[in-house]
Amino acid sequence: MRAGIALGSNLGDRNAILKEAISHLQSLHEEGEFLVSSLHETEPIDCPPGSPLFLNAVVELETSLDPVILLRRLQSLEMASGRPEYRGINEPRSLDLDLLYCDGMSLRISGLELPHPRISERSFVLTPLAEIRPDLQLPGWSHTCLEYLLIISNK
Ligand code: PH2
Ligand code: MG
Ligand code: MG
Repeated sequence: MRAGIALGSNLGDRNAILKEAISHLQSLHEEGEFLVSSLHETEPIDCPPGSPLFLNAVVELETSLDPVILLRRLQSLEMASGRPEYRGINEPRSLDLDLLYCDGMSLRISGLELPHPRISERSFVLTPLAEIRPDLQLPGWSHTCLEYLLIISNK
């Protein structure tokens, strides 16, 4: 299964934190191509006033892990970066890892919705995702990733 994961950091040494997270994700990758976008500095969206800029990236890897188990792994990596378990909504965080999609799977369970419901509205996800998977089209989408990026860029 090909899984897409969004990475974000707006607290601490963002560059080092994302580089380390990417190398941890690479160790979860099983076979074939490990896709990784460049790091993008982005304005905080829907965050408390005065929040620092983010660094964002997207990775796509191959794994045989169940999506729920993969999500737990991502949460462990967030904790290992020093991110506290409980915090205010969208407070600055050292590392945020969001599971975006697992192949064409549609899933809605407590704590996990696939594909992630807000990908097509968020330029901080679409921009790095379009770098690695411009033609990606997920369940429920009427456009490709690159098309959505062009649509929201022209708004
Ligand atoms: N993540 C959020 C909310 N806002 N803004 C940017 N630029 N980048 C993010 O990763 C981000 C955000 C919730 O996780
Ligand atoms: Mg997030
Ligand atoms: Mg998150």
